[in-house]
Amino acid sequence: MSDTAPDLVMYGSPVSPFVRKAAALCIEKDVPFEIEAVDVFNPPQWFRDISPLKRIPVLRDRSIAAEGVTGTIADSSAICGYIEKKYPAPALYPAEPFAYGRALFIEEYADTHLAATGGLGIFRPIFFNAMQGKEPDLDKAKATWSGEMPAILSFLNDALGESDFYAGDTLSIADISVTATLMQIALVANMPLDNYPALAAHYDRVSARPSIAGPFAKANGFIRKTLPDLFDLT
Ligand SMILES: N[C@@H](CCC(=O)N[C@@H](CS)C(=O)NCC(=O)O)C(=O)O
Repeated sequence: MSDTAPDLVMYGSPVSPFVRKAAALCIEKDVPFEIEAVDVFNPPQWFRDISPLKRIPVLRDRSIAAEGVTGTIADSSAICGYIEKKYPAPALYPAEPFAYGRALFIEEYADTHLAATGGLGIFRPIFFNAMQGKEPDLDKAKATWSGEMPAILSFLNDALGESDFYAGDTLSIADISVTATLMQIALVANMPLDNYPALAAHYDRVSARPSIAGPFAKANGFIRKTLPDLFDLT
């Protein structure tokens, strides 16, 4: 292990799927990085200064600047685009233009629609309630799983077609985003994907990659201290 701090530091927590997405990119590329914990719900002023939307993650590249706003990038998609440019191998964005466009769309779909539905509708009602000493809102989580998730899971299943990957012939930002975000549900509940066979196979494959499984294990260790068991959504 090196004594010097890595150039890249990500402010946030592996409990965030967006932090895990950017972490997965670094791990796939074998780029050293560290995660520095920030309480995003009660952040210090220095964090507000570098995160105008008060969101995690924010990346700092210490080779650009070790403090202040200079050298920081907010938003996981911007962070991942930066990491790809700075450390191009292995490529995690398709080179072929149409596949590149598809990858960006699937990433956006995961970051917005899937993250909002699974995060606000399932993860938060269970985990945030538990954190506050309240009963998990299982009714809300179950209603989201049965009401809103089927259309999303069907889309993600069908978007794979016959392919192992969402865009191009190899792992890309699209596969990482979908899996990291779906795993937010798996942090608090059993997530049966039997009705979505292509998605289930993709999820099993991608979630087993060390780049995804490693950061997830850290998040899981944290969540299990508050919620020892997973809930059933059906
Ligand atoms: N589009 C942003 C979304 C980041 C985001 O929503 N992060 C959540 C944590 S998972 C957050 O910081 N939430 C703080 C809040 O809701 O106040 C990205 O991709 O980085």
